Amino acid sequence: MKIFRPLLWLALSLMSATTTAQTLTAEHLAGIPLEECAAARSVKLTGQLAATAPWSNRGGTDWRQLRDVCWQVRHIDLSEAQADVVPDNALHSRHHLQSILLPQGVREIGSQAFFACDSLEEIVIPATVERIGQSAFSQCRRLKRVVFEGAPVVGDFAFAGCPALTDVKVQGSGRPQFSVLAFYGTRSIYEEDLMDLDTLSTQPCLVPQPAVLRCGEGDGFEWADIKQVRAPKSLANERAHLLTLLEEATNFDPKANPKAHLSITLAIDASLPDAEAYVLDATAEGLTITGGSPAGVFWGIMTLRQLLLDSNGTRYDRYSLAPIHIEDQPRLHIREVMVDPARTFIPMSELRKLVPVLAQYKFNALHLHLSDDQAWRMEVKKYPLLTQKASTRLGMDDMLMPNPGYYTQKEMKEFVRYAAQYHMIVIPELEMPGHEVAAIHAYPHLTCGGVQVPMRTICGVSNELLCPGKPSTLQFVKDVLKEYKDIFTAPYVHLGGDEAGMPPLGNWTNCSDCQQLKRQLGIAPVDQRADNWRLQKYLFDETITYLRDELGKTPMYWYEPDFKEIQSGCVTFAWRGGQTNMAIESAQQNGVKVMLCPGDHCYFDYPMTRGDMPEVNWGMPVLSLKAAYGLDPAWGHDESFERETIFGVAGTLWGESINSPERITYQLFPRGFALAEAGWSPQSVRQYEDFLRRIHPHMMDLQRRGVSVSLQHLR
Ligand code: TNX
Repeated sequence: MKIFRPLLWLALSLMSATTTAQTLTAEHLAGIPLEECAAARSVKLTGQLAATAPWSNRGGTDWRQLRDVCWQVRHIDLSEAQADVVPDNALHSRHHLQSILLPQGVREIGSQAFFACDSLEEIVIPATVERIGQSAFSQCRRLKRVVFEGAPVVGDFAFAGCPALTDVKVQGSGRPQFSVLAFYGTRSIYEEDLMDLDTLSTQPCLVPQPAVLRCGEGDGFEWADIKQVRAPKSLANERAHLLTLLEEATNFDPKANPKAHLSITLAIDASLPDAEAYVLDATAEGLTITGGSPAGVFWGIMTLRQLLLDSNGTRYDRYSLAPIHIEDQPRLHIREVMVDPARTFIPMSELRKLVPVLAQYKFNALHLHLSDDQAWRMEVKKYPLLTQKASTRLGMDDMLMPNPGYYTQKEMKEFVRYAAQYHMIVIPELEMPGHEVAAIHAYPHLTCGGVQVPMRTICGVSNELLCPGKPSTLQFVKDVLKEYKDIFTAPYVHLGGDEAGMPPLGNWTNCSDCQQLKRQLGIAPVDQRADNWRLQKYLFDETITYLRDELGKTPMYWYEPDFKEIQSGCVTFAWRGGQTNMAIESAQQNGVKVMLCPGDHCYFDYPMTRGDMPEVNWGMPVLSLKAAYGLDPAWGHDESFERETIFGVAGTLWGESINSPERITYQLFPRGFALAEAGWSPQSVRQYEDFLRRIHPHMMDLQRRGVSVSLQHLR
């Protein structure tokens, strides 16, 4: 191998000799112009690589820049660089990466270091490597050959989901120590070296924790003894989900056992305390799941799936189910996750993958932030330029990678139907009047002065706003909402409303159309800022009336402290860290409800620990797992407050710094488990230490299935 490496590099350099600008050789990437990094196809670094770097410096470490800044890099040569470790997530989901020579003296390859590097075909693990972390090469779908020059300890799922991997060579004198799960979903190689799985817990590990859970004594039943699944026609969808689960997780097979005699019964009992409530009973006589509605039955099936996972989350208990009795119902009726395809497009195939994962934890709403300054992602038939001219994000801060993509109405309708099978509604968001540069770029008449503005390529807030002074703006908003109405069947539509300009709404001050509208509305000049807020109120009043009264939808929007009057029948989102009390007060004064998504607990785009992804951002605070778990859906008040004022909980995954779809789940879990539990479980069964015990199998289950999760809370 010692001869092989320089030869490989020589060949690669020759291949790219005609395009020298695409080959970058340097000690470090800091100081190399961003454009050169972005253009590089081959990068060779020769210095001492640091695994950690000061918070938010330009570009972060060499590793982070190789991953996010050098977005076209195919070949990385670090054979003349020195490093102790390849850090966790070093090249997470870099789909272009074809080859890498690891640095000298490297002792450790961190967890998910090469997660989903699915163009990588070969990797040589140098003799110095002592440890390879969890999921290090998971989902490297084209990886064919791994050469171990030494004998490292190889962690769970390190080479999971690598179906092309057929050639594993051990060249050193020792034998690597493979976790039994190291090659999960790939193949079992070196079974004699497999380490035993620990058995961690014998109690059920359910997330969210049910309201009432009683483990029975004695025997339950064997799946082989189940003869039939009984369900009324109205539960055909739930029955289908159950059969898929049984096929995957148990040896249920009525044809194979003529003595099978037990039943599974799915039923609806409208007298249960809530439509989403369910009761699950497993006894020696079989299994029943009764729900207040099909949704309740479905959540019961999701609980059953968790009961079938073994305590490691890596296998199903295929043969039997111990006796158990569960009575359960949600604490809040909307448990939402918001994703941001506007900033980082989420291809439809990836969006679909999120649905079953979220449903497993009883989330019932997916909120799509479909447009923003950086791109517009939803087809609107009446305004074709939105997607023709403005559906590619051109770059984001130091990441110059273009990010194209939008959803057609046809595929979105299909998606909404698909999500409904998982009892999940899809809430669209049309941002206004700020965060709408992409629309303005496509249709300049939407802004004050009709100026042509470029697409935004940095994060933060733009002063370019929709102009309320022109009737065509309101027409645009109504037209878009009208098209959204038929695509998104959910009863809610989000209208944005946040962060419109710095100073807020300042752009409206000198606009003749806005001044004209102020006169028309009788807004006598008092104070420009307050006057502009009255224009915002006008724009929202008109839009809300149309949306609520003509389209029959409940409007939602982000709470802003200046926007004091919340129209009846709306839902306001309390999002700004430290300002939840203010949002609640306003909501109470206006008799409307609040969606809780305070930045202090629910912003999962923030890093979970210092140095976790996204290492480089606009200065985001750390949001720990414990802080996420600390969300109190009553916000310190009593039950009647909660019932009257709280609409639901939401977690946000703003996409500026999440630059691959795989990183959405990375940011979401495990903090999303905490949110799921806050929104579902009664306070009396919530306890952080116990939660940490219960999430373990789910972290393993997600990794087993190739879903990226952050492991930084374990560090
Ligand atoms: C503020 S949160 C925004 C978003 C950004 C986010 C980044 C909110 C309502 N507005 O536009 O993406 O910060 O965390």
